[in-house]
Amino acid sequence: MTCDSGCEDLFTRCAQNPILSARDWPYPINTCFNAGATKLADGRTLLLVRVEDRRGISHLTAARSTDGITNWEIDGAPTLGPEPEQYPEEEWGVEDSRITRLDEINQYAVTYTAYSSAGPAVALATTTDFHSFERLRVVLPPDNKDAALFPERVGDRWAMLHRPMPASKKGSGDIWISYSPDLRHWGDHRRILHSRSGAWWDAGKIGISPPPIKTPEGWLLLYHGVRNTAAGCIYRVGAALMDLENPERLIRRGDEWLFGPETDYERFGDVGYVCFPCGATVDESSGMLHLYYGAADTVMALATARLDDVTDFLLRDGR
Ligand code: BMA
Repeated sequence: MTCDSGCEDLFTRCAQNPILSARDWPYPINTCFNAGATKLADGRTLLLVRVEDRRGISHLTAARSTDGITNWEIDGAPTLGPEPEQYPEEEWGVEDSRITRLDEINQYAVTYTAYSSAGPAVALATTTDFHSFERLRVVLPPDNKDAALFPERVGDRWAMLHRPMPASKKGSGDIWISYSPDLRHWGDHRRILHSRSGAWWDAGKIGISPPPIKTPEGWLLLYHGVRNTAAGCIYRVGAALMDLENPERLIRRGDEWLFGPETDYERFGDVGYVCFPCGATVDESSGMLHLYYGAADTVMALATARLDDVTDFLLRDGR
């Protein structure tokens, strides 16, 4: 079925979905989902996959593939695992990475959730090779998660999106932006996109999905939105365009979600009815956006869309 706006046609699920599941893993795990993604200098796609072990604690493991779909080479042990003795903020694991290539300093920034009895916090690490990492540790304190850096400075400062969870918001949460001169110290916090209310699909929490994607029309924000229902939460994906010079300024936000749980692997799993993208890559020659998402907190899946079609949809139907 195609809706009037045509948004249902924007994303196509990969025929090989799920592209990664526990049985592909070189060591025993429970689930693999919510991976950050980037293109390496050699053209391969790297996923930094959240792996939940059989205690319930998550770590991040790198998987590399030439076509970004098949023949994944998966590290034989956790690539970035919790080290609670040195970093107590990782007591209950590290989760949901987002990877941003920072050309200016020739490094990748990895934002992730450091989870402990203090609550979920935003942590940041840098790497050049996804073998060794420099932990900058917690950059925004609990409760806060879903953080992703912009790939270039805004003015003269780095910028990061994130989602604090104030108790007064009673289960909903908004997307904020913060700025830093050095990646370590973050300030000038401002709310830039709020969750809607009532019956809306994104009336619960919203959070950035992959890092912002630069397009000629503006910064494309793909974000997840939660609807709380009597049967549990439904996690879907929507989009907004922000001004290139000033990403605090909203150009357009789509009313309808672009992508949500429909298939069995999205509806059934450890946490059903969840499509949760943390990474995307763009193939410059074809203009295709590859959206990598965790499905039902159990497996990794891929959906593709023409990047132009997504921005056209927002410019045509967004508000
Ligand atoms: C969110 C995050 C995600 C998870 C989702 C659904 O709060 O913790 O890691 O995929 O819930 O369980």
